[in-house]
Amino acid sequence: MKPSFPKNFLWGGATAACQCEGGWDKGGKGASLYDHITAGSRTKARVLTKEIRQDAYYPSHNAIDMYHRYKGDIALMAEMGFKCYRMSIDWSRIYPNGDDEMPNSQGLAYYKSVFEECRKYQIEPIVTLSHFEIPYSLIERFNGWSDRRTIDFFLHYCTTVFIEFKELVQYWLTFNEINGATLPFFTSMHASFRARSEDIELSHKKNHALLDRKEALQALHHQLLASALVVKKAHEINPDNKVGCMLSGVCPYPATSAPDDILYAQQYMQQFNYYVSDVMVRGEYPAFSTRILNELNVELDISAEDKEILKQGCVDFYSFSYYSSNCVTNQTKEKENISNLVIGIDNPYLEKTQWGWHIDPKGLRYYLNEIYGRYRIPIMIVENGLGAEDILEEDGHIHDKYRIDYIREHLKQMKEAIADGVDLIGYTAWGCIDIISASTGEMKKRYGFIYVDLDDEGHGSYERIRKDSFYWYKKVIASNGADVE
Ligand code: BGP
Repeated sequence: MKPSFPKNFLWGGATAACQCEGGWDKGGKGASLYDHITAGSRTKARVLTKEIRQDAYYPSHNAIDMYHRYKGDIALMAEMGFKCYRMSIDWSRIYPNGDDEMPNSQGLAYYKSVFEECRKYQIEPIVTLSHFEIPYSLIERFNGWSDRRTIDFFLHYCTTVFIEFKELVQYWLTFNEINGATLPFFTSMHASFRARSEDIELSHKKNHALLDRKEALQALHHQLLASALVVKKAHEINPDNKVGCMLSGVCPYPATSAPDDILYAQQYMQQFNYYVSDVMVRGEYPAFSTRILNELNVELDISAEDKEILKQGCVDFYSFSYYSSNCVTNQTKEKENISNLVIGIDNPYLEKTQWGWHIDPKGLRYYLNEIYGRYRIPIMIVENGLGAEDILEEDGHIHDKYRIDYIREHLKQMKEAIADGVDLIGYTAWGCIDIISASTGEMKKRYGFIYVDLDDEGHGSYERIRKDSFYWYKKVIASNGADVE
């Protein structure tokens, strides 16, 4: 029998508020962390500025202006046949300062209208509660997630949206790529920020210490507690709610068969993935976490009550982003290579994208098997895609065969994983409409099926244009993944 996708498979696309919405100071919204981050490029680091500088360009301020254009954008998603749409709520649109007593009614009205629009086309919203978004004021006044009080503020915000959107949303994700905080350099856009007196460049190379390890891992612990409390609350408010964890899914490959490399790759997987997902799926830190913390010389503040909270807030499904695998070694690292969040070395068996990320569809099958074998809960791939420069031809077409090829090969490996027995329930292609790149702040690093006429400095008409991949993905969805050629 040919491998195939299950009936009711959730096909769709994904975005994040801080990369697509814009309207950063509209409708009573407060500034979010991202609203303080300038544009960069592959070679120029983005800068987190303490104040909004008049001489700098902040791509999140207008982004692709989905704040005003969501109706047309959702109609285009419906035209492709989307069954679901992953998006995020920007916390600072609901609670502008993060700890306000009353929610911003305009913010609630905005998201209500977005969800109603989805409902109109029977598109299931899958909502990330924090996709790198945290009200900037919480960073300045509380050092963000370093402070335990942020847990209560987050729970308050989540409770508000669970009640408000009870009839409209059932699928929720707590923190986007929460495992970023386990790495020793700047990665996580949530946990790694505290108030500081100066502007700071955000680069893998320089930010070995946005926070020291202890503070970063303590902040991560606070997020894990917040996530568990939120899962419990979501179930209390609506027993039909399904809440997932969301990790950066990067499988480490040992660079050689040297036992040291094999062990290193295993430890990498433990520290980068399982350290976090074991807590979220199984409700407790894994056995190896003690050694990880000892070797980092970190003692966490975890109470007996904390442990109880973690036990009571296990997620319903596992979700992750997948862009590439990562070749690792504990020997000399001469040919360093950076892919989504992680640093490894070149893998000579793989091609790379224009931004240097390895392309590895089979790694997706490997990762799916690895995760399902460990947890046996439903899995959703909530990010995957190719960041590439597109050319708008004179005749108005965008021939993005490279993107079709990339996604096609990943879909084939998903089918194989399903045939391997993995309970895969959905796939949302990243940046289904072109949005601002998270790592570089560029517009020209495009992932979409829908082109947006906008450049890296924010110039353009914002016009939406269907790419070749738009028509291809439409066929894929209509055939439930049978017609991917
Ligand atoms: C993930 C993030 C996304 C996203 C994607 C692609 O890390 O969850 O927000 O943007 O990677 O990365 P980039 O935009 O840097 O190409």
